[in-house]
Amino acid sequence: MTMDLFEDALPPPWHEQIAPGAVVLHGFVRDHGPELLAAVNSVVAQVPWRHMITPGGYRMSVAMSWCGNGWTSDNRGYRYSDRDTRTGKPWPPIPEILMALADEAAVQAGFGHYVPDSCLMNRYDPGSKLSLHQDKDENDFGAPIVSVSLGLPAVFQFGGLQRGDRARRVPLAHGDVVVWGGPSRLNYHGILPVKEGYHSLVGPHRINITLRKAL
Ligand code: MD3
Ligand code: FE
Repeated sequence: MTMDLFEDALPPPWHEQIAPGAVVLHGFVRDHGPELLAAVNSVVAQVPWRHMITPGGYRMSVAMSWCGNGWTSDNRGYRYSDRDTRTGKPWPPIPEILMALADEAAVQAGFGHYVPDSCLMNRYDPGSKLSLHQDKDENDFGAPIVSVSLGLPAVFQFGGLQRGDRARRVPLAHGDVVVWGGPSRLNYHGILPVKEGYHSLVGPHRINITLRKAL
């Protein structure tokens, strides 16, 4: 009888390439939940969770906050800015732990050292979803996006370059990090409605953090 009994319950992190340029680092930050959540909360204290209105006029079920270059809106619609252009107040800086995580994940995924300038955070309550979309408001599509999943699990939809392309379903759990770059950077993607549940650290939510080069 050995301690191997518990090995399956807590496997070491493993890397899974799900498409060219898209690498899942399973459990990469599983042991850092408290520090990451503290970083999220420090940003949310300055940029409270808000439900954005889509260009089509719908209120998003996902609540958002951000730091670094974040969203601002004016007569031209939403765009990235280093500040809230309505008040002139700069968005808070990206916490050091998130900068370090992004760099380490990008290196592990084979993209080399990475210095993001934008950090968007999404909070999903049970039932919240994110419809299929492309991320194309950033200036540099050559840079990857690093995403971190915390709290309740979700099913990620990973489609192709056309909205109608068949989408694969990729389960994402607390502590998973995905690096999206290269040929997958402009693929359609979304999140299916999050199921009811309670996570011991995060509570009845899923929180996703994306680190980007926006400007
Ligand atoms: C694949 N967020 O904020 S993160 C978003 O879980 C967004 O909250 C989702 O899509 C979430 O825009 C997914 C993973 C992600 C982010 C950007 C991508 C996957 C991507 C860009 C291209 C391809
Ligand atoms: Fe997206």
